[in-house]
Amino acid sequence: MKLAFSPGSPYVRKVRIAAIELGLIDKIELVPTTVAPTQRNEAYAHDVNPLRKVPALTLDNGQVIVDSFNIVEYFDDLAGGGKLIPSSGAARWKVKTEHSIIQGITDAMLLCRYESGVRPKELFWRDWYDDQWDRAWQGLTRFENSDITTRPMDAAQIALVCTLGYADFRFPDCGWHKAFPKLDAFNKRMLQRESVKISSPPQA
Ligand SMILES: N[C@@H](CCC(=O)N[C@@H](CS)C(=O)NCC(=O)O)C(=O)O
Repeated sequence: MKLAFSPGSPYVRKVRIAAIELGLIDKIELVPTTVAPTQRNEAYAHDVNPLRKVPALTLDNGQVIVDSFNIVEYFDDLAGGGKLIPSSGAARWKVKTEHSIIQGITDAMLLCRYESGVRPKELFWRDWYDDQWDRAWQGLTRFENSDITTRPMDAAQIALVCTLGYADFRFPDCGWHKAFPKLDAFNKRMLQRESVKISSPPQA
């Protein structure tokens, strides 16, 4: 299997951690892939993902799976099912819903990053940036006061540690460590795992 890969992407990191935790990483070739707003990567769009986003997983038979959660779910199935995403019942919908909120936090941070770091400075829209950042912050507030920080590892927790790592990578002065002490302790605990440590984004 080939995984379209970018070292700073929180979505790719999620998939990579899941593959390591499920014992599948040796079956996966990481393929460095450059994607960014306004930079056309026609070959990738044509052959892999027309949306020009990473990650995407190309199976040995050529089938492509896009979107990080789908890829984690595919790995979970390969590993027997129910390992990182509960197979049924209330626990399944809880993890899926938490994951969606965490994904939304990451999406909001990424939009802030594109607005402040990629968009031409003269076009920067402050109110829009602040609104996206507020969504991310409200999301983190929700998880500071939830049981996500204390459960055995699942897909929502993996997503959360990737989001926190992305905040450190792109918004090092945002103050989340102080504002959210339970998330800070969770992050430190997760970083003791090899999968989480070795997949950390490069230094900004
Ligand atoms: N919902 C997608 C989001 C993937 C995504 O936004 N990836 C970013 C990398 S961090 C990307 O490819 N950005 C390139 C672009 O939007 O041009 C997933 O979970 O896989």
